[in-house]
Amino acid sequence: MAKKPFRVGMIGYGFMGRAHSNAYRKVGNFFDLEHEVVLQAVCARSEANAKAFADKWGYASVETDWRKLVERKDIDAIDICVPNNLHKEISIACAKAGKAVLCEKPLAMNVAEGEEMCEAIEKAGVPNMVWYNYRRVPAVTFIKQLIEEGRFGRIFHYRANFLQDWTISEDLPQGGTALWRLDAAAAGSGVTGDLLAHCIDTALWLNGSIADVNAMTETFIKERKHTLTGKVEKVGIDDACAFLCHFQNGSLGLFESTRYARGHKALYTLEINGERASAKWDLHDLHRLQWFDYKDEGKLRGWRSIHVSDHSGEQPYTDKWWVPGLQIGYEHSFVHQVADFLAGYAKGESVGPTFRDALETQRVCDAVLASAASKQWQKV
Ligand code: NAI
Ligand code: SOE
Repeated sequence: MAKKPFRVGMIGYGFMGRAHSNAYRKVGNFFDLEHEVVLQAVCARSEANAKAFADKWGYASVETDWRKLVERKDIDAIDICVPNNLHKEISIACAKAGKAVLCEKPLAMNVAEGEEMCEAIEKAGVPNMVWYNYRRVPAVTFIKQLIEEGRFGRIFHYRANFLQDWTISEDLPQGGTALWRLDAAAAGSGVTGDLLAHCIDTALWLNGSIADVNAMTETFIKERKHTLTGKVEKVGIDDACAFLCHFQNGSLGLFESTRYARGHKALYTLEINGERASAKWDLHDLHRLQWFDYKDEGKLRGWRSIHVSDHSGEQPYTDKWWVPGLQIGYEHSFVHQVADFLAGYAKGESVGPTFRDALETQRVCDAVLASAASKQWQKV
């Protein structure tokens, strides 16, 4: 049967532009879907760069103004792969134009923006999703299944870290094309919105709502040259952040993120300790789930390392790929996210994380920053 087209217009062609384009190109080869992705247009401010990207990845056309892209009648969905300060305006324009929206994380610069975005998206009733992709690493999705099967019993602790080391040099400027993450005006916040937001999204999904937080942040390098103005300017982002929290289910949370952990490039780890079992996961070994089950008895009780690559259909996503025992990686989490989005789209449903789900993550991020500023516990 002929597939229906799902015509994508993508804005931004950087890191995520590439990761998403790769996912769009692969998804139809590995998942059985009603829709076929058509790479209809890519938008970038430089026409030459947009054309070069379009040629490389197979986009049919280019635009240099995202407003024109959003208004095009031959596009079903807009994919927002630009810095955080542009997410709100583009999403709201998409909602008004009746387009499905796939928006990169974090949803917004702050909760106020996120609320406006949710209102517009929900009023328009357009399918929507935010790219918190780590939920769809099979070993992480597997933890969700194990929680739903009741294998942990009561959960006592949730712990997560996201560690990097790329901003330690004082000479690194802020702002501009590659360094917008260091500029509060483009990023909204530092590691809280960029890295902890991933940990928070996964935590809310696995362990439920967070009631309150107590945080500390630090900006180790207080001034940096701004690429756009050429002047040395105050740094407005958090370089590091750690927080404690209470989850609504009574468990305790402990989160840490920094760009000053020498030696770590993108070390996202999480651990859950329950009454009957514990689980650990590590992005640098992403196909493995570390699992401890208290019901294993005697001298063989201990941590198991499960290679999540089974083809029984009981482990999430893995049977869609190669053969048992051969692992997949980072890029596949995006393929899974598109596959799930399209399965929902065919039924007229949005799959999580929706804009509304991502607003909850934003609420936690804002509460974390408010707590760090006030040095007080902050309700979410
Ligand atoms: P990047 O700096 O690699 O690319 C940003 C792109 O936006 C560039 O192509 C730039 O030319 C374009 N751009 C900026 N202003 C524009 C405008 N007015 N019109 C059209 N294009 C414009 O950034 P990256 O890493 O791709 O990040 C983009 C978004 O994706 C951010 O929101 C970021 O937080 C998120 N992200 C998410 C990740 C994930 O794990 N889900 C990983 C990396 C980034
Ligand atoms: C920052 O270096 C970054 O690319 C984040 O923006 C992403 O969201 C994270 O997945 C990896 O690190």
